[in-house]
Amino acid sequence: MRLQPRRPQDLDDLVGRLVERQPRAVARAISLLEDGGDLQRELVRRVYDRTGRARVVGITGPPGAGKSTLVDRLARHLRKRDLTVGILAVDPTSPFTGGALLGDRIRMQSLYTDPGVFIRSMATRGAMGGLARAARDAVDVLDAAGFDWILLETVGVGQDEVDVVRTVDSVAVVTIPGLGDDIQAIKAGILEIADVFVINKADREGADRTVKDLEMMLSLGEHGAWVAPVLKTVAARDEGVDQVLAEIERHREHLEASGELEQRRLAHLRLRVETILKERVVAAADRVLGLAREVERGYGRHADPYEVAGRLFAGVLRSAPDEVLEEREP
Ligand SMILES: Nc1nc2c(ncn2[C@@H]2O[C@H](COP(=O)(O)OP(=O)(O)O)[C@@H](O)[C@H]2O)c(=O)[nH]1
Ligand SMILES: [Mg+2]
Repeated sequence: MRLQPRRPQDLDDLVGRLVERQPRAVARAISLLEDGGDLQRELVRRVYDRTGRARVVGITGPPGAGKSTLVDRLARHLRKRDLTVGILAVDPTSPFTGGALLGDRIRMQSLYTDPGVFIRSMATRGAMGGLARAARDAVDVLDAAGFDWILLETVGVGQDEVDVVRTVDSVAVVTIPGLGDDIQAIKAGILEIADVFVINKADREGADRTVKDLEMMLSLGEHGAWVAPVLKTVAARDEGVDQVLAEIERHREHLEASGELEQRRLAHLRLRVETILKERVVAAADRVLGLAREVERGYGRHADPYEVAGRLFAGVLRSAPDEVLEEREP
């Protein structure tokens, strides 16, 4: 067993093995990202040059919609074409390795033992925001490791999950027939980020109705050159999955032909930079004045939130640059 890297200079060996797509190195690297801190930042720095090649697809939707099943099927289709696949599941409610997929070990076996596939379920160690950032960084690790496709499964519920899928090339939103309220939720949250809609469990009643409802909703909304297609699947029986893959590919072609891929990637970088910047300003404010202390003081005086935030920010600006720039994470 190799020593676990603890300092930035220990990362050389790990990065060397990870770019050769050695599964244990990839797994170790993702654990470092989950742990956060200096090594997370340093690791991304070291692999970043090698990123930008993979096709990164987000699969999102409510728990139980069949996202993991669909991801499993998509991965198999890609493997048939000899493409390598990295799979990340950011789903605290149902880890990729649990639930339904464990119930069908034999079927999963071939994916788990296939060296062309890497599967990882990412867990929360700190705040969800930290997990979202770690997940996006993990996409970079898989990209640098040379996986042709990266499938990122997230539960489409909170803002953080939505932020994760905002930083991928194409987003498939998965839902199931008859979830009227769910469609409302989708409308509120992720309608605008869906590039492909999948109505899974189309073996159940009401699939056509749900397709119609969604298409109607989509036709009302604003859209540019790309109109998200609405597809029916029975992921459990591999029905319609090839069509989902075809539409994801067609979307990719659209992104490339229209120049939107570059725009998206620029927007992704911006989103990631903003996230890091916010965290660092908060961390610096805490270091310089003490966040909890300032909030308590403000509370005691019934100070408004803008005033307290203003004091903290002023504290950051007044403090010595070295103190602010110190790169420790919260
Ligand atoms: N009837 C039906 N069940 C499905 C289908 N796809 C997946 N399932 C089942 O739905 C359950 C949840 O699937 P899973 O992929 O874990 O959902 P996730 O939480 O969105 O990742 C499992 O029991 C699956 O076997 C489908 O097309 N039809
Ligand atoms: Mg799942």
